[in-house]
Amino acid sequence: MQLTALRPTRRALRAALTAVALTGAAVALVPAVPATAAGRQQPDLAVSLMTTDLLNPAIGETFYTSIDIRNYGTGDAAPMTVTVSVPAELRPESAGDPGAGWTCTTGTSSWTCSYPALAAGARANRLSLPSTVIGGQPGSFVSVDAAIKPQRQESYQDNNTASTQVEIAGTCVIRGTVWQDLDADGQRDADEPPVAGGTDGVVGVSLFVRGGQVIGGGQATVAPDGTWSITARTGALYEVRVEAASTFSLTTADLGDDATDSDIIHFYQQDPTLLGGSAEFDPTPDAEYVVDAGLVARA
Ligand SMILES: [Ca+2]
Ligand SMILES: [Ca+2]
Ligand SMILES: [Ca+2]
Repeated sequence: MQLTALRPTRRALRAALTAVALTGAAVALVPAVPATAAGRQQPDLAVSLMTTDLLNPAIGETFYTSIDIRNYGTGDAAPMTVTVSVPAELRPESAGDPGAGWTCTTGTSSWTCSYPALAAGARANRLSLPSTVIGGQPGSFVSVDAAIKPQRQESYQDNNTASTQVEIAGTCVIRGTVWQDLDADGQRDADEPPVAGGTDGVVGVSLFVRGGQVIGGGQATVAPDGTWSITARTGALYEVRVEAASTFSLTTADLGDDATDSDIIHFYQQDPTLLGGSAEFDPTPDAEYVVDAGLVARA
């Protein structure tokens, strides 16, 4: 068991590929099995990386799929043909500049692209193709599939195909109230005041995506009554961050009734401003999320 686990099987590789693709991250394939069977030199073309520039495009939006191809074999590859296919929810757009060396024709559900001969060990220039989301259910995933036509001498062909996924984005509302927890019991009591926006109060509320960027702003200023609201795109894992004057600190989170508690569970810094964050959450299209923040006077 331990011995076989040292070398991932192709099935395990493909499972890993699928799992990674679901999170929208890069898809990386490990070099193929040696292409020197029987001592013959063979090309071994493979998709080494397939990514999209947007993880969660909205309907009407155009995003790019990038495909890196490498010849992992010991023999040179002849000029290659790559077909990249999209489902009905996506429309392939004509690629004005698909990448140096690449020539593509655009069909109704795919592109067919060609590239010159690729020497053993060489990498092709990145192939980059635009497609537009023309339909589909927000929250659903659609995949872009790439297939390199096998070379005549190519014995290992499992790595000639790869796919990556995007989630069709919808919108959700994320809102909350910032208040001063005068008795520091973690609950918003009727007599406790809001903390308004401003340098002496809440500097700002923002959405944070780990290792990424929030599309479409993701920032809010807090109203005089302590409330804020952000309409955000779904398909990303968000954390709400609250920044306030350093004269405040955070009250205890998740204490008692969730309707009136504080949801800021992470403490990041006290100076020069107070910074806290909520738990991460993956919003559902058309849903509403309430993230309240209780502040106490700094001791
Ligand atoms: Ca191959
Ligand atoms: Ca209280
Ligand atoms: Ca709550």
